[in-house]
Amino acid sequence: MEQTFIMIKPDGVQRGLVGEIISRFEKKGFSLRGLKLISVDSAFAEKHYADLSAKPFFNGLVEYIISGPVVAMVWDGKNVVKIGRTIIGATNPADSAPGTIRGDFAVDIGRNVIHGSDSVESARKEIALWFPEGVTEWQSSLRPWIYE
Ligand code: FUP
Repeated sequence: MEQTFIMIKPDGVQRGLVGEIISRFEKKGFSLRGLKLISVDSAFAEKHYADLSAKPFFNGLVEYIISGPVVAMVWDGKNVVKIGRTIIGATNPADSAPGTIRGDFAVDIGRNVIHGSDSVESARKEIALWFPEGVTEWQSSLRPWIYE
C-alpha cells in the first residue's frame, strides 16, 4: 500500500483542528501509521521545504513552520498521496473547494493549516526526514470493507 506524509501546521494545532483533520483521513478509510507532535528548528524546516528555497516567500514559510508545534503523520492506503491532496484542497485557500480542509478552515495561503506530499517520491523523502525511527506496521481489520 502507498504511504503519504501529512503535517498539521502550527496554525492548525493552535486552532484545535488536529482531531477534525485526523478524523477526515480516518473516515475516508486510510490507516494511521505514524503520529507525533513536534517542534522543528529552522534548519529542519529549510530541509523539508528545500525545493522552495529560491521563492520569495521561503523565509516567511520557514518562520511560520517553526512558530509552534506541528503534528507529523504518515497515512497509508490506496492512492493516498493523490486522494490526500484532494482531501486537503488547493494550496491557496481562495481556490480550495468547500468540503476540503483548506476550503473549510483556511483563508490565507501563508496560513493554510496543513501539508501533504505531492508525489509518491516526495512522500518517501518526507517520511524518511520526519520519521527516521520508522513507522508502525499494522493492518486495519476494516480493510475488506474499504477495498474490493
Ligand atoms: P503545497 O504542495 O500545496 O503545500 O504547495 P507548495 O509546495 O507550492 O507550497 C508550500 C507552501 O508554501 C504552501 F503550503 C504555502 C506556502 N506558499 C506561500 O506562502 N505563498 C505562495 O505563493 C505559495 C506557497
